[in-house]
Amino acid sequence: MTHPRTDWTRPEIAGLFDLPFTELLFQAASVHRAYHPPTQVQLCTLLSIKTGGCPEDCGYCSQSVHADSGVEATKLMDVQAVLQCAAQAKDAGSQRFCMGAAWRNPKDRDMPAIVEIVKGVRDMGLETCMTLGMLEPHQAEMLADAGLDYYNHNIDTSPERYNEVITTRTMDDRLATLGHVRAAGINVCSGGIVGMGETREDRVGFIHTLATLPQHPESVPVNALVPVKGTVLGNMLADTPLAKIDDIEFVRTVAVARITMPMSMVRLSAGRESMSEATQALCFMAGANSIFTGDKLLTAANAGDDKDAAMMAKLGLTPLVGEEPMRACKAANNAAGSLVESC
Ligand code: SAM
Ligand code: DTB
Ligand code: SF4
Repeated sequence: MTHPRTDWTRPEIAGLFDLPFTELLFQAASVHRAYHPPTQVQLCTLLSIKTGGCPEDCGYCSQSVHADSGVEATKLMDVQAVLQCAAQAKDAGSQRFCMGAAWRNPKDRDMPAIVEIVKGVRDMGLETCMTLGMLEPHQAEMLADAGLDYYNHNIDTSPERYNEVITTRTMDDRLATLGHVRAAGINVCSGGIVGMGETREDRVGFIHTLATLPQHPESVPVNALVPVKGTVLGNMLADTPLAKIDDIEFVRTVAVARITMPMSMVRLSAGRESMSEATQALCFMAGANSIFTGDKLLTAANAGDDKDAAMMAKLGLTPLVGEEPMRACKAANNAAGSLVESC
C-alpha cells in the first residue's frame, strides 16, 4: 500500500487554492471517489459531556470563562446518562459518538469515569471519539487501553494566526498532544475553523500543517465559525459582517483538504445550520464525507435530523454503515479492478 504524501509545500497548496473552481472541484471529486465510496456520508453524533467554565481563551468558543456567552458551566455527566445518549444516537443511525469536555486538560481524577464511558459506548457497537483538551502521554495510553477509537484535537488555524485566536496555549502544545495520541495508537481527528477573519494564506498554512504531519489525521473536521455573541470572534463578525467567509472559499478549503489528505475522512462540521443546501452539496462534491447529525453540536444549534435526512435524500447520499470506510473502499476498488493502488 502506498501512503499519501506528507511533503506538501505551501506553494503547492496555494496553487490548489488558486485553481479555477471547476478544475479544483473536479480534482477533489476524482480523489474522493478513488479513495472513498463517493455517495456515502459518515454520520457522527456529538455530546457535550462537560460544558462551559473552560479556563482557555479560544476566541471562538462559547465555553470559555473569558467569553460572555451565557453558557452555564456543568460538571462531568454521569456515566449512565452518557450511555443513554449514545444509545439514542445509535438508534438514530449514527456510526460514531463524539464526546467533548470543556477542559484545558483532563485531571487524573476524571480518567476512571472517562474510561468507563469509552468502554460502555464501544460495547454498544459505536465508534468512540473524545475531545478533552491537552493530554499527557499516560492519559493517552489509558484512553487507548479503554479502546478509544479517535481523539479530536484541532490545530484550528495557521501557525502564524494561532496566538491571535488563543493565547493560553501554543500550536506546539496542540501538536504535542497529537503526538501523544498517535504514539498511544489512537486514531487522530484534527482540523480547524475557517471564517475567523483569516486570510487565504492562513488557510494555506492551516491545511499545510495538517497535510505535513508525519501521518495524516484519519479525520479532518472543517468547521465554519459559528459566531457566538459574547465571544471575541462572534463579536468581531457581528461588527464586521464582511469578514464572513465566502461560501465558494469555504468549499475551496474542503477541496484542498480532500486533495492533500486523500485517505482521511473530511468532516463538514460546525456551521451547517446556517449553510445552504447548495453549499453543502458543493462540499460533498469537493470530498466532504462526514457530518455531525442531530439538533445540537456541543452548545450551538446543528441542522437537525429531519433537515439532514431531506437533504441527503435530495442529493442521493446514504449513511456510511458498517465497516471502516477504507476497507469498504478497497473492496469496491478491487471489485472494479481499480487503477488506484494507494487506497
Ligand atoms: N476543550 C477541547 C478542545 O479545545 O480541544 C474540546 C472541545 S472544543 C469545543 C472542540 C473544537 O470545537 C475546537 O477545537 C474548535 O475547533 C471547535 N469549535 C469550538 N467553538 C466553535 C465555534 N463557535 N465555531 C466553530 N467551531 C468551534
Ligand atoms: C470539531 O472540530 N467540531 C466539533 C467537534 N470537533 C468537537 C465541535 C463544534 C463545536 C461548535 C460550537 C459549539 O457547539 O459550541
Ligand atoms: Fe476550552 Fe476547548 Fe472551548 Fe478552547 S475550544 S475554550 S479549550 S472548550
